[in-house]
Amino acid sequence: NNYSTHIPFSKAKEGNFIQDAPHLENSFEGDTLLQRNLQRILPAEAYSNVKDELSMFGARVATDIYKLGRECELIPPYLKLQDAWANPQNKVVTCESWKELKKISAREGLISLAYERDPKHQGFSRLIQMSKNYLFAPSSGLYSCPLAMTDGAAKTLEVSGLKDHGESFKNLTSRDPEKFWTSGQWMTEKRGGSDVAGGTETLAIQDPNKENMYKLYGYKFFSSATDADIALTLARVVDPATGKITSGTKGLSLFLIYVDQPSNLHLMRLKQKLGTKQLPTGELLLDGMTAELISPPGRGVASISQMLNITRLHNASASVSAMRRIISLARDYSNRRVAFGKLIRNHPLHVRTLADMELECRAGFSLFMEAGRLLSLEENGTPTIEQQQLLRLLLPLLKLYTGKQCMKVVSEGLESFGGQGYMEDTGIPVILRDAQVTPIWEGTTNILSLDVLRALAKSEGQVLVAFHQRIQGVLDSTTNPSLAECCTQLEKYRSQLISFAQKNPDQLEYVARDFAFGLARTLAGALLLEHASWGRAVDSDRAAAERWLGQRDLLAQSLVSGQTVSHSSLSVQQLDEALV
Ligand code: UCC
Ligand code: FAD
Repeated sequence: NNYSTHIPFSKAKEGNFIQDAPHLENSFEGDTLLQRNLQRILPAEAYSNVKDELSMFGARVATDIYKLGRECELIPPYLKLQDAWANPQNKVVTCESWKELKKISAREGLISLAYERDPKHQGFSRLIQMSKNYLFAPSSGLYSCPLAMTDGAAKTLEVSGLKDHGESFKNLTSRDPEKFWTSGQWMTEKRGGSDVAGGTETLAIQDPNKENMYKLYGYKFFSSATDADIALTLARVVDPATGKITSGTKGLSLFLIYVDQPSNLHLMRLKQKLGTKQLPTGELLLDGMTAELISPPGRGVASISQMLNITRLHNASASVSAMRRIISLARDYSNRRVAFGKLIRNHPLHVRTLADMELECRAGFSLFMEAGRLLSLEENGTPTIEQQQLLRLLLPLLKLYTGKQCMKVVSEGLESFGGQGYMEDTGIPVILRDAQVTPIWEGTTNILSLDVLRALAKSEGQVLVAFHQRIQGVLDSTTNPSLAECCTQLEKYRSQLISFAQKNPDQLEYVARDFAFGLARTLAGALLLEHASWGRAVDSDRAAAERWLGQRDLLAQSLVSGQTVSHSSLSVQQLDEALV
């Protein structure tokens, strides 16, 4: 350093050091865990039939699709109520990239893959479709959201026997970009989104001349797909004879709406949101919209739960893939950033921080893969009753657990870039903003914890039997002696959970969150162990199972002590109230 001949920063506006930015890798080729899981779960021929498609798509996700998604964040949608001459417009304007992503979604079969049931997938079309959506989500500029609802609507129409009824199902599942439709899901009203039955004020007035046709009047407070072609929504049918409605869940029915009804649908405003800014989420006034009743009267909530179960799976896809994306970027950056004289990848504490993130991601990912596997079996018509019960339990667990996990992991991931993680033009902060919605929409953490109890009650405990048996299957097939300690731990957690539920049924609601987290973590432990026992597992697979089961407390103290203990004369609930 001879400062007499060269003065750094002199006539060099940027200084003389430029930090290498993190690089996005091919999302499929870089995700060896996804590859190994698909290899383990799919028949060999099915895997070899899809791996090139996934690899090509993984390359696009890191290049052109990423650019389109980024543009959706930078050019957010807006509401155009009038033109310059005050002619009413009443439309949402989205950017060209958003429209292009719709076309790509159709061509890539992001919805249709699950419904075509191509024999070359050998019964695993759903798992393959969800894997592709998982690759897509973190680059999709939140186009993953309308896709989730489109998938949920297609599923609802399919299970309701309405595949051949009108154009909807055909278009929702089309690969032709000119025909492809998306769907909205209009459930939430001003009075409430969790308590849908308590919150829904929308009225449905029957058209006396047309069977099953109604006019809807109401105010939908959140609609994330204001640009959709159709929507599924709930309303209360007004009895034509008495003019009365039925309150509560039993009064709600499910309707299909064609969105393009400008005289009867008023876009009141777009929401000003913390994140998901790419999405045109709006408030809608339904002023006599024509709608078709598609559920038996009074079965609206039960019918739309078919949709919820699919959108919740997509929610988990978004949560897990956000974790995967930030870990992938952080890993790459650790090979480019130097601190204290060496690459940060050579600081063991930094690598340990990344390893902890990876462990969380793997646990969530294992639950996601299991849901895709079980749903494939169900849609293939070959599930056992036990597998159906497990899927019913797993879907809320998966959504609630991964939604919370991704907040923690993505926040940690941001920190791994130091101050740059906080800078908008790196494209990193948007990952955190968008992650924050995954625990909220599609049912909050508490509501889904209560859904787990609903599944338990409705099945008279059979969902827990299925949970027990799935774990037993893993224990029985784990013969590797080096994993024996994992088996012991797994058995311990399973028995603590089940005995808590049996001994304390009256406390389950109060500890529903702890209970659901415990179930999710324990099942994830079993799935990590199953993967670690696979003949082609690698060191990291075994390390994940050993650390998850051996070095973490998977259950909250409230479950382990067998009761919610209070050492004062007040009950724990009274103490909570005092604290709050
Ligand atoms: O947020 C939304 C869209 C966001 C954008 C899309 C993002 C997608 C991800 C993208 C990733 C980037 S749409 C709004 C979402 N809203 C919710 O999730 C609502 C949350 N609240 C609940 O889930 C509640 O638990 C309710 C509304 C279901 C509770 O209602 P009730 O009135 O108390 O319901 P009941 O009486 O318990 O249940 C009525 C029937 C029962 O069946 P029957 O009558 O046969 O006994 C239940 O067993 O519905 C059945 N049921 C279910 N069945 C209820 N939930 C389920 C379920 N999950 N699975 C199966
Ligand atoms: P509330 O129901 O008022 O809940 C408030 C709090 O009370 C929550 O923490 C909840 O967990 C807790 N709570 C409520 N009941 C209980 C209970 N019994 N026990 C314990 N805790 C309880 N909805 C749609 O229908 N379509 C959409 O397209 C859509 N898009 C959205 C987009 C965004 C960006 C957001 C943020 C929301 C969207 N929603 C949409 C709405 C979303 O589904 C709801 O906000 C969500 O379900 C919660 O409902 P709420 O806002 O009424 O909260």
